[in-house]
Amino acid sequence: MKIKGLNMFKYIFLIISFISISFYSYAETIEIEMLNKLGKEKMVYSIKVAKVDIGDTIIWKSVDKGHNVQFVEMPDGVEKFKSKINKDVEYKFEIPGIYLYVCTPHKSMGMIGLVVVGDDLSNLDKIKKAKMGGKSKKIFKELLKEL
Ligand SMILES: [Cu+2]
Repeated sequence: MKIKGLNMFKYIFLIISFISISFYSYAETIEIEMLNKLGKEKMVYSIKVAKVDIGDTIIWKSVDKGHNVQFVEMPDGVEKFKSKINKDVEYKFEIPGIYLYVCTPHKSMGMIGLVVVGDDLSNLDKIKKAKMGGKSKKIFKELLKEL
């Protein structure tokens, strides 16, 4: 293989192109289903604890009707977020930390979830203080163990 002079530049250009292509396609999209039933559980997100990288997107699919996503505790600097019932919704996670969210109509029926962005657990103490009602109390404790 000749990699001298101009060919060398072409070679370097190719390598840089490959690196940037793989860099841009790095961000992932994770799908979570909003369900009325999953095994023995009722009113549930198909993934309860999602660990994602900064820049990843989660799409919550409205597979069964009557659900949404409402952030209740998140890292500093993240704005409030509440989606419409019965609608698919996506959110791109740009700020690292733990996000706690609920389904507004089923927040005391155990329909809650956590997202950890960029392996950052620095707001764990604040997350732990979140008040959960009814069935969600026990489920919340179980989810925290998965962090
Ligand atoms: Cu729900």
